[in-house]
Amino acid sequence: MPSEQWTHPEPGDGPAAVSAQPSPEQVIAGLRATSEGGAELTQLLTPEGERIPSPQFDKYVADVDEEMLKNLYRDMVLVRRADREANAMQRQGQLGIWVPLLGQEAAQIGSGRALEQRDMAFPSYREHGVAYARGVDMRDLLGIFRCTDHSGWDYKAHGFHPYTIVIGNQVLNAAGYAMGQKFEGKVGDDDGEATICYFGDGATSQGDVHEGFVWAAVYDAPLVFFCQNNQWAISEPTERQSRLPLYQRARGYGFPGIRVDGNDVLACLAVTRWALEECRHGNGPVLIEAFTYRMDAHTTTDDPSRYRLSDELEEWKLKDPIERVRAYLARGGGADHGFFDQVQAEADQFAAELREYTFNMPEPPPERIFANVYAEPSPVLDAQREEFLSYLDGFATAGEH
Ligand SMILES: Cc1ncc(C[n+]2csc(CCOP(=O)(O)OP(=O)(O)O)c2C)c(N)n1
Ligand SMILES: [Mg+2]
Repeated sequence: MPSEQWTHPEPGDGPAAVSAQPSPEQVIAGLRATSEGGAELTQLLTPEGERIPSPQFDKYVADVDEEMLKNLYRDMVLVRRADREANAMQRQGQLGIWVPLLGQEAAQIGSGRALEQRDMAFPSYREHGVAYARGVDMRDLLGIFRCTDHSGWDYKAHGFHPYTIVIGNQVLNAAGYAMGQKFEGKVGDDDGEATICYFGDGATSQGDVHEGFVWAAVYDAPLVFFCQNNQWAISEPTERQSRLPLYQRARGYGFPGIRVDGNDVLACLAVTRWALEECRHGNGPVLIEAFTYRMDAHTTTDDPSRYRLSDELEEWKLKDPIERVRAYLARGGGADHGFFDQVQAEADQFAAELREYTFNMPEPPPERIFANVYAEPSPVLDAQREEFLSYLDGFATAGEH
């Protein structure tokens, strides 16, 4: 019932409008607007795998031929398979914790594949699909979850910052980084740089996100805010975060906001490319709300059956991001059983390699904890490292007496 959606009266609408109270039905409709896709959802591929033409966004995916779509499909299958393997390895005690991305493959692969090498991505902790798209070796991610490492990749080389667990904090880092791109004259044409920052629906309630929005807005920073609205912040539903669809928040800060079907890889690719292009030309920032669903638990320490009904999950299974691409490819005749079987076999092999590596994962040397803290050498940190290493040496020699 989007037409019944209640919106706050605009100033100047007169006393009657200002004092207007929403009916209970209107309040419910308003709440639903925060938790359902709604008419304003940008979608290029329906859950049934039908291609919807879009006058505004088709040009951003004009190069996506059958081969490229197959690659996007393959990316999503591989990432999901790796995610399921990691989840299982946590259950077997090989990882301390795992943060599943199940259901969010299209949001992550679509946006991740929209980036250029020169761009920088700031993830939270669930962005394994973006990491993969940025060329990060997924084995390096697993060290974090085995609790042996912080982040084992070269974040400059990959344009993919370390994971951030503190909710919303990376938004400030990203705003600063994007302001730097602006100050250094790296925006202004097609070759310009941009930054993308990932965060969740729950993070939008954090002060850091508000501050990041303000700084990026007033400095026209080339920053794409990519909010994956998976509708849950652990056990808190989106209705407890906002009274209006999250993408509409952008208006209050003075930059564009758009809601995309986060389970539609093609739409996520198109909308992110558009947003990045705006940023490269100095028209940033842009907020993208990717409307999706967390199909598994928040982490392996969480039990969602305590706070949500399973019929919600059943409904979202019908909107599966991988199945719709499969249906589209199969219908068009571009992919047969041979292709799908081959991708599955590749995914199984990928998972087997991750498992093999995890079971035999080398522990990084203790001094690794001091690496990549500052860009320049720090005498204070050097002294701490020496002290820590001689402390550890004490254990080695203690056994000799
Ligand atoms: C500052 C801060 N407060 C609380 C937490 C605990 N916490 C971890 S995840 C989470 C929910 C985040 O939800 P959302 O932003 O929607 O992201 P999602 O996990 O759904 O991807 C919370 C509250 C935290 N990590 N940092
Ligand atoms: Mg969430």
